Amino acid sequence: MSDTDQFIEEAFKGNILRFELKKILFEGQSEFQKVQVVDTKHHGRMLLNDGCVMLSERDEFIYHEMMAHIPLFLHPNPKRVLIIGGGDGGTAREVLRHKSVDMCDMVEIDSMVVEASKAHLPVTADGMKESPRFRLFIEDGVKFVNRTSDKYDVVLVDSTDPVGPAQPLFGEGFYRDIYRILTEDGIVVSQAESPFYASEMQVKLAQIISSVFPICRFLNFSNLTYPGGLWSFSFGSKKYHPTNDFHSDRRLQSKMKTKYYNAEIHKSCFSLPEFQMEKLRVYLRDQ
Ligand code: AG3
Repeated sequence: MSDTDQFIEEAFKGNILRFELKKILFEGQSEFQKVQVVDTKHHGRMLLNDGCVMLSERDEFIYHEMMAHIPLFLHPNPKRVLIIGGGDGGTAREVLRHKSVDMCDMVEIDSMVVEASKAHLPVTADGMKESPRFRLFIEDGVKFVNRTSDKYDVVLVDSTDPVGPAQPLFGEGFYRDIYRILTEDGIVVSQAESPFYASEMQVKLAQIISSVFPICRFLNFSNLTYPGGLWSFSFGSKKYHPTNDFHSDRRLQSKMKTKYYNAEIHKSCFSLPEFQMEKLRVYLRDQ
């Protein structure tokens, strides 16, 4: 990328995303990936890892609200939350809006993402400001879940695409460890890529989650800056059904203002289009 006028992401062959640039704010090569923060003409500041869009200031609220509020409004009393990845701070920001949460631990492998976000993405990095309710571990999330004896009500896997350091975050061993560290009514929500471009990966993830958790689902939401527009999260739960056990009064009582998430979206986002359902149907069952 030159400092001139644009950057291009082509994570999925034939789908080219092009963003007009104002300025490159940060560029660095960490042990794990190339990290960039750029200012764009139409989408605010953006974070790119290895040339792939992680977020834009214009639409990051969608991803971060959906990742945090789906499990945290479903669970009746979430106190301890673990975020794997999420080094920009956006997921932590939304988690910490839940008053029931007394500790949010975040395990990010790449300190450069955290530092670049703190320096150049103040809106998302707000989630990582000093707080007795927030702890940051710079560590490999796979090792963390394997070694910790702590228990969590909710685990959120806020990862990059399943390449490089994020690959084991899409593996069975990782989900077995998450199951072990979740309380008996725990929930895990994970970044699960595009239903168009990553359908094989979604099938693999559905296989794993449904073999480890009694309840396995996927949810979709639209976004502006990831390839293909439509994006998915996976959902694994030991006890709570994502919609039958959802009580919209919890959200009303919280008086929380959101920009994308609401009770109707909570109930409808688990309805999948037929082309995606065809592949996932056998795994999306309650036991
Ligand atoms: N996590 C990255 C989602 C994957 C985007 N993929 C892509 N652009 N090819 C986002 C981190 C936000 N906290």
